[in-house]
Amino acid sequence: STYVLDLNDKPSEKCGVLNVTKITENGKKVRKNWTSSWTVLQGYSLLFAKGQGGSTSWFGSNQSKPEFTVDLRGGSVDWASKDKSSKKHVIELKTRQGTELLIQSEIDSVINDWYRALTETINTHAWE
Ligand code: I3S
Repeated sequence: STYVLDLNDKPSEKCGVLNVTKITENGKKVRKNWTSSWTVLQGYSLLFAKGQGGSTSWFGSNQSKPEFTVDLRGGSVDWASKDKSSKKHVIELKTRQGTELLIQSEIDSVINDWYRALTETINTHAWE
């Protein structure tokens, strides 16, 4: 049998394409701007790079510069309430710095895996 090393097995090392928008920045409401983004969970950092939804060219491409990075320490993650978005499968992520993001995928299993990974990461780094 073939063993495939899957980076996504480890809760603190995960990557993939998600739809992302900020809704609050430094405590102030900002206009939604849903963007398909290559997303990387690395330790307690969540990195977003702009992408077209194709996940093939991350390493060694011009997509390797993160658009923005979120520090998960002291943050919170929950399923977004209906009034936050009309989309299905939306996670609301709040940082200690007062930034709120919505992240979404049309694919149940994908967003459920991210929910689990983000929750585990936030719980692991809760007291830092
Ligand atoms: O929470 P809102 O304001 O209903 O969010 C929608 C708008 O941001 C809309 O853009 P404009 O109002 O700038 O045209 C977006 O196209 C929608 O995707 C936003 O709502 P959803 O429910 O998709 O998060």
